[in-house]
Amino acid sequence: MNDEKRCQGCGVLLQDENILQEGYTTNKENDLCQRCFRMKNYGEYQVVTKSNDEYVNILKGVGETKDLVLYITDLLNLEQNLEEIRSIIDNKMILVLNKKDVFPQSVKEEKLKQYIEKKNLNFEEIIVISTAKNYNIDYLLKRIKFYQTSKNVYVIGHTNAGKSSLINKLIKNYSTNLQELTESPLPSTTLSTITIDIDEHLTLIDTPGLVDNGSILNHVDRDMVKRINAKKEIKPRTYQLKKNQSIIIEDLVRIDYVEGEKNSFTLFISNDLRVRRLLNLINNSELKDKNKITYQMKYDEDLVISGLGFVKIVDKGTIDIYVDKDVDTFIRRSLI
Ligand SMILES: Nc1nc2c(ncn2[C@@H]2O[C@H](COP(=O)(O)OP(=O)(O)OP(=O)(O)O)[C@@H](O)[C@H]2O)c(=O)[nH]1
Ligand SMILES: [Mg+2]
Repeated sequence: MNDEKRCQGCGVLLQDENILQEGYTTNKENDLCQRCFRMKNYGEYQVVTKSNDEYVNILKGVGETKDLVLYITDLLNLEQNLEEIRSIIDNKMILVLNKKDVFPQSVKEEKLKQYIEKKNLNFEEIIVISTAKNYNIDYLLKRIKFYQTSKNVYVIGHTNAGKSSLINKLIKNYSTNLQELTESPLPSTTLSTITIDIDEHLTLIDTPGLVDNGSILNHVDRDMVKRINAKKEIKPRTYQLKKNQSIIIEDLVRIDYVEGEKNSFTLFISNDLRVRRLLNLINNSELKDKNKITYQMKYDEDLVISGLGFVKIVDKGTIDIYVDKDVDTFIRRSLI
């Protein structure tokens, strides 16, 4: 049916009736909706809020097939529950750890893989790549061909992990197909499933991604989104803190070290973010209007701030973190 034309960038159904609704275009002969057109040509972003119910339904649909699944995740923003998606579908799955280029070079790939293997989530394989730097993409394609059970391979994961970017890279490297999916630093860029033929034996299916409502990216302006998304290799920043000292990241996060011996805090966040240390937190109320959470740190744990990155804390101690109440934070065994 002619009326069923979809946007080639984000997969949404095209329509020319309501400019306020998804999929609007002035002319349904166009290949892109207006939102994708503007993102591609002017870097102008328009935020769309997606519900996860819709995505869970997409995943369930994937679960009804026996097709291979690529689960893409962003190394700097590893989700707390890698098992969440696993619990919805039990397809053959390759876990792809993306954005290696922004991760410190000093961290060995083997170590990252072992960290995840310990969770026993039954991935066929864990592969570290960088879409931006074209790193390990050849190997990934080989392994896709090795594990695929039919022509179709689904690309799933949380929003902003780089699913569409990876597919674009595979198109560019290996296909004569001219389609280009929309990529952007904001969550929920892809709005619906999109089918892309790479060659006669391989069809990739892009999906919109699970939304992390607790990501800091949902609670800052666009300029800050750009600064939070690391573009270069992160230079870890280490601060030796004594009790009653603090770290402040922009006007986003305050971390108070309230109890413990002298301790080492290493920040793995974008180099473009300003960090300050407060030498005495007493009588300083900066950012204290934000929501406070107290954590008892054990040895060698990370404090993760969803969407921003993480702080490796070497010794045990008590910290208070102040951050927007809608931003998720959690503690995990140290990744590094
Ligand atoms: N540094 C770096 N950035 C990347 C890499 N891959 C993707 N990105 C960036 O990550 C952001 C999100 O990429 P997308 O491809 O739109 O991510 P997605 O998973 O399709 O996101 P949704 O469609 O919103 O679910 C963009 O700003 C990309 O440029 C990578 O290997 N390295
Ligand atoms: Mg996408």
